[in-house]
Amino acid sequence: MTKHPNKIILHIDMDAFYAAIEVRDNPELKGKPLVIGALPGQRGVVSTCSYEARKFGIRSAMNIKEAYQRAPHAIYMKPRMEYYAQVSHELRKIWTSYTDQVEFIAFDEAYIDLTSKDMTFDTAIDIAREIKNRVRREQGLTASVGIGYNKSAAKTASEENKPDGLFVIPNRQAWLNLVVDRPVSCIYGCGRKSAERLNQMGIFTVRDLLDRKDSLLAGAGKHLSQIIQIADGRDDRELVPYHESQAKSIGTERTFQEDTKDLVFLQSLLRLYASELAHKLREDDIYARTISLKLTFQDMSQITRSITVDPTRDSQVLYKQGVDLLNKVNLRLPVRLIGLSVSNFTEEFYQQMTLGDLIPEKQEQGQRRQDLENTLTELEKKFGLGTFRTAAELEAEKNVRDKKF
Ligand code: TTP
Ligand code: MG
Repeated sequence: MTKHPNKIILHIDMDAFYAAIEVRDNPELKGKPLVIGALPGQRGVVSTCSYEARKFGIRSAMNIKEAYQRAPHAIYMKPRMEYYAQVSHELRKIWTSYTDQVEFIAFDEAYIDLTSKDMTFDTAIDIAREIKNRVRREQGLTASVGIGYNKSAAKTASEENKPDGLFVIPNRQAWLNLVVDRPVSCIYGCGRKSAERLNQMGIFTVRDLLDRKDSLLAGAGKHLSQIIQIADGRDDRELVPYHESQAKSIGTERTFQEDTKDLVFLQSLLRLYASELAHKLREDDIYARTISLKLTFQDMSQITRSITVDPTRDSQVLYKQGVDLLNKVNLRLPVRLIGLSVSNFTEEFYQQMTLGDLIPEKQEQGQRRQDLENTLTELEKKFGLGTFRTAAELEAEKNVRDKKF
């Protein structure tokens, strides 16, 4: 049981985020089917699309070829990631102006914990309305807000009346009434694979799952137990506010015996660090949003550079971001130490979302890597860390083998 079995949590999720920003900036797009992602004829997927485009069955992560077949007359645009990140930054200022108990999940999504002894659901509804109004007035965008007695109730509530929605799930009974006849995949954490596994056991709806709760819990691992608890309306996950998640970090670094400017060597180390950090994240079952590079130069001067992306534990993303940060540094002096760390953690899995990875052609690739990482996690659980190496990691090991630390 938690300290606060009944909290008051807001979940905010912007509507058709990238598409809505483009419509705001280009009013002639208003009311049109708009697809943001790869362009027709290119390889890649849909990042998102306007609600008008959704009428044709177009969805995020759909192959762009299929989207084009469904709506050849739609307008297709490439995403402008840096710009959306700036808008996200402005939105975050609004969201954090009520409390510092805010957990950022993605560019367009956050939880706000309003629990306090004086807070009521009615007051929370007033705050939700005010946030929606400010988002509209100050940013010209619409948000959907869910209010719940725990995190998953809030998240489910925000999806209930999209777009521009506001919905409240104030207690466990309301939660159970709402979800009991829905497919198990509506439960947070129950992805495609978990749903398939449950379906094979004859469990299709939340009701089926809860009917067999006791026998399932007896043999369940951490993941299935969490799904069952959440389905049963007992989600005890606390928010991880930004300032706390920032304070904690996982990192790795090495000081060399001989200072160096050898880029291949430095990049190879980043490759190995990235793999180690990704493993640790998988082990703790968390995702990181901030990646930081640290360098100490020959004269002992030190710099750190960070970037915040959408939650990831993909070693390839950590590596790429680390290298990008390194490439931006002027290596005026030889380096004596290089370190890579990750912070700003979340437990939430956010599909395919990393800034470096958001170019739509790369999203397909991203999904394949995600599958690879999942397979690696399974194998590591069985055989232990370091048993498996990708070809790139082997190459990196070779590049650093003869150096002394
Ligand atoms: P979502 O909140 O999932 O989608 P959305 O805001 O576009 O639409 P909705 O009204 O249903 O909330 O994701 C936020 C942004 O993240 C989205 O605008 C584009 C990006 N994104 C991807 O690039 N790929 C994906 O697979 C998903 C799901 C989102
Ligand atoms: Mg959204």
